[in-house]
Amino acid sequence: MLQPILYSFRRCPYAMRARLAIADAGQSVLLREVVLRSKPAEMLEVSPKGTVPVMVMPDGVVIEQSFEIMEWAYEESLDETSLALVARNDGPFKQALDRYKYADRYPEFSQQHYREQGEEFLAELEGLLSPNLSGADMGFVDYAIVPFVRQFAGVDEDWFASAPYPRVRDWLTRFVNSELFETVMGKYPQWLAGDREPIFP
Ligand SMILES: N[C@@H](CCC(=O)N[C@@H](CS)C(=O)NCC(=O)O)C(=O)O
Repeated sequence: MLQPILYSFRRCPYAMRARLAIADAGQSVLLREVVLRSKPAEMLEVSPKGTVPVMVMPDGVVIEQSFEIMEWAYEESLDETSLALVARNDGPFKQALDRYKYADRYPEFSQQHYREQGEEFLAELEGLLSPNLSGADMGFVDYAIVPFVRQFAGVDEDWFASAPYPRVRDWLTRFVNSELFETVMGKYPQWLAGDREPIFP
């Protein structure tokens, strides 16, 4: 059976959400691990924008956005409320995350200022988690968002450990201790043209 090809980068939160959906939904792909500073010509040819993840279907159709790869994997989309939450993750929260993580590159404001901007989203999640965004089990909306929250938490672990978001903390802890997390964080060597791709997951 022909499988899609997924261009991926292990630590990228967008690529992570794509791999989470693929593994959680029971799909499988051929994985091409990308090194961002030397992206394969084969990827840039089908997707000149040059970001990962990118998925190439056996019929040549290219899916260039992580969220659309999730929709393909789950064979469904999210309700309006969840879509709006993901949009706040990908928009203001991701922007605050980048500035909080690399505050030295954004000297207009302090790192704490950027953290407080991100906390607006953490506070929203805190009010929504019970114990997951999807309810009893983690699902599409959880996996769309949790890789970004993991990065945010990792900027200052001591701060996060005592921040007033116990449900977010519990959610993230369960996620990083899950088998699915271990599966999607498996390490693959950089794919080079001609290499036979490993099957993921
Ligand atoms: N909107 C895209 C964003 C993907 C994205 O920005 N990926 C980053 C890595 S986390 C990337 O490939 N950046 C290009 C680069 O760093 O050269 C998606 O959802 O797939």
